[in-house]
Amino acid sequence: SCRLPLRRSSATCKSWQSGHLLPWDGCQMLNIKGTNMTVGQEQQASMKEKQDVEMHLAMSETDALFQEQPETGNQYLEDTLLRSYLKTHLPPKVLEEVHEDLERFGKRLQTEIQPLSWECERNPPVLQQFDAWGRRVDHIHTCSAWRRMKEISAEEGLIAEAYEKRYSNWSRLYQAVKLYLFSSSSGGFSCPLAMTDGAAKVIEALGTPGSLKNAFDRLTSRDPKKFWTSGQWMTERRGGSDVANGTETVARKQLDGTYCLYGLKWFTSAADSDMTLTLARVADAEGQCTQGSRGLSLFFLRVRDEEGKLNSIQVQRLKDKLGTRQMATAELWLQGARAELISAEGRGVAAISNMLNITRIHNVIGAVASMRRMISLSRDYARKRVAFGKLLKDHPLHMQTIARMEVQVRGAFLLLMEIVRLLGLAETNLASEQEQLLLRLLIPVAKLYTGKQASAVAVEAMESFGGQGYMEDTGLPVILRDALVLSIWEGTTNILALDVLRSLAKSQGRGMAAFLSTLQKKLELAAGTEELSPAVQRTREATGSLRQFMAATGSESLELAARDFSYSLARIYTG
Ligand code: UCC
Repeated sequence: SCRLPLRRSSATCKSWQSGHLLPWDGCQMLNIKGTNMTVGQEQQASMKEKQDVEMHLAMSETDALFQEQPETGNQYLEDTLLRSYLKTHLPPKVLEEVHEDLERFGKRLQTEIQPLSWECERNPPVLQQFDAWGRRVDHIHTCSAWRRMKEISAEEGLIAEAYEKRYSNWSRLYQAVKLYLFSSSSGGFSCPLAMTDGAAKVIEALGTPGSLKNAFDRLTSRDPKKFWTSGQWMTERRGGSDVANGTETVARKQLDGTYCLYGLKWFTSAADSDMTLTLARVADAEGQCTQGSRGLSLFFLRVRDEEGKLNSIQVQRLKDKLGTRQMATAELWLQGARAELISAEGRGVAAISNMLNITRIHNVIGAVASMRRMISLSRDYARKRVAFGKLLKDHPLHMQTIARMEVQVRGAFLLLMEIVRLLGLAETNLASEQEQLLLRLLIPVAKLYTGKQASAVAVEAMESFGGQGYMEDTGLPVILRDALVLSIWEGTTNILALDVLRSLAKSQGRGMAAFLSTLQKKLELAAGTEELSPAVQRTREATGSLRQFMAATGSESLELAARDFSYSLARIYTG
């Protein structure tokens, strides 16, 4: 053991030689040894003792380098902004029930779900293409923790809550709060849940046709044995943004009225899902398809049958991703997969847009949750870590850095709550036309802005741990890697900025009018509180600049400015 590399051995050697003996066990040993030995033996013993002392000293120094691990407790109880938001907005009876459930859920996350999350990270899915006898099986093996996440999602009603509507217009907000708490402990399971929610929303918007009733019941079930997750297969080889021109998948009608789909889906997230919604072009009797957006229709399909056999689908490979490694993203060959047409022919994009809007809200939830997790850990670390003679929390510059991140996450959280509040109203027919227009506009605004915030905050928060933040086994790099996808999937920042313009154009200016008049009302309300007057003033100035910009800008230049314009909307509304 003496041959182990000893750190800083020369320094320890000097202090030992100079007689500054330290009260380690090794030094005490020197005092009780040394009897009945030859000179050689004594020299040898003395060498050994010297090495022992060095070793002890070195080990003790290493001990002293240990740092206390940053931790988070019950994420519901510790989130003061969340709790004050719920207290301010929910009716007392709803608050009482929800509070009790969230406190319990917060504890479950800490004790049961978070450990499962690490297990998912350590055991990513594996594709087995052939069995021992050469048969093509294409089995995606997921770990038991991942499968347990699915059961827990059902038990906790993470999808069901929004569709049961037991708290009327507050059900959606309550569901979003649970998903927000779940997100950073979910080990990537938030992704299939997003698509599951989106699929349920599409089916509900179609009036839950009889053929989809079973699927809807399963997607919204609280019974782990019944619960299904859904995929959303949109991206093909030619790209994922320009869906209208990139989709090559062809649907051929069968005699029984179903369709067989042929094509290659390039990114299919959560490929272990039970069902999916996907786009394809219906071929006519001559095998010809309409190109562009008007040629796209929406299909429902089961991924496997009751025996687990794939629905004429081959798994080409699993994707080797920077993050979200817990979740299987695959390239899938559809080789005649049986599917059901569920939209009007040529209305596929419009029909799936319900799903896009829901998954984009989930994206915002994921962004806010990952910022909250990083900042909570950073704050806890600042209370434990000493540098330059005092705790990090007592260094004003360090606290300023954390405070700036805190402002970002609080703003993003309130924007998220505003969106799910509006969605709850829309889903219970309580939203005014103005609120519906505002909701349509705020979804892409929030998705694009919070995706960027999450990446920036994850990097900044990582730095607040020094070198430790960069170490894989702290778990912090996982949060960063997973956050980086938030500005990419479900529409990149520029695609979302164009969607902001799409929503404004489609409403012929009424969306923007709704935004400005809501803002006006909020500012009037805030102006009654004196401490808020500098903030009110700044927001008014920013709104004035926005109005001037819009008055001076034609529609072509607006496209070039789409990103900056959308950022301005996000900042102003958040303000
Ligand atoms: O699948 C993926 C990964 C899944 C992982 C999800 C997990 C996320 C949760 C994370 C939790 C931590 S990624 C694949 C994602 N792909 C996309 O997001 C597609 C990106 N591209 C776009 O969004 C494009 O803008 C398209 C595809 C919508 C553009 O298509 P078109 O056909 O060129 O667009 P059009 O012609 O403007 O729109 C066609 C119709 C119009 O309606 P009508 O015909 O009535 O005027 C539009 O108004 O669709 C309507 N529409 C919408 N309606 C288009 N977008 C929307 C919308 N967002 N809301 C309402």
